Amino acid sequence: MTHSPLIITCAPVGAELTRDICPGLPLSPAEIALAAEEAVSAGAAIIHLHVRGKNGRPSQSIEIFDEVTKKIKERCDCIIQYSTGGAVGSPLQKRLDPLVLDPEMATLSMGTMNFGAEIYENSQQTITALAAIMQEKNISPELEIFDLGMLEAVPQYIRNGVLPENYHLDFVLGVPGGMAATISNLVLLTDRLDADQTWTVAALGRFQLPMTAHAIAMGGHVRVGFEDNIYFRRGELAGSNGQLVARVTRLAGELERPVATVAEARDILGLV
Ligand code: KMH
Ligand code: ZN
Repeated sequence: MTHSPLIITCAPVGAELTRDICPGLPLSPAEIALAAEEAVSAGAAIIHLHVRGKNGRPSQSIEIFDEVTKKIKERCDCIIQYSTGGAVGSPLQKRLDPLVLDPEMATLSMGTMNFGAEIYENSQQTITALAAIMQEKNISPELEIFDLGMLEAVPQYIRNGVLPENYHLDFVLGVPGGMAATISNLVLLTDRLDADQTWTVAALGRFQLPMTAHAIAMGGHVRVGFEDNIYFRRGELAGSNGQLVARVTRLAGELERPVATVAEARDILGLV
């Protein structure tokens, strides 16, 4: 059992959801910034950012990322982590575009997979192109691991100089087509890591709560938010992203993990 600070990431909007199924989903820049502030007040240190266009559809527009980033920074200090995954089918150039804004962190999905009924394309060429810009701009990558093979591919990218030695891992578990959100899978993934390797679990849907509890107990970090789960409990939608983060903060308290401040998170992740 570890007592090291727990980094909470909040993913407030994602690319897949609509208001029809998640009435509290923040969509406009002002709504996303408010959701980020509420999440940070509740204990989140990282905001995993997707943005939406005026029509509410997922967007990789540089202007919108810029507007949302500025609005979040007006409200609170946090680590803003841009999604380079976008929505399934986003062209590579669109995925790259927001990186011109020099975010502190960005995601990098480590392999192609079935994503429900669709194909989430992350070929070696795509990974290399995204990683190159991140290295050039000194943007810290969070490697999105949806399956074991994606983790096993990491050392080769480091040997080839595509990935830096310092990276953070996010195990996204429970996507139909990816690895299931089970304790045994989490142990399988984390058992092969160096002791000082940082990792987060983002478990989908009803698996979010139990996997969050396990990750806290194991010494990992956690991600919650509407992108991954919209329910507070069975049959009851969460009212806000902040509500989901606040529960993690309470759980961490019971399990004697102090919640990392933004400065502590930067230190743990080597961002300073
Ligand atoms: N929307 C998913 C297809 C990321 O943000 O880096 C990809 C995704 C991963 O959300
Ligand atoms: Zn995402």
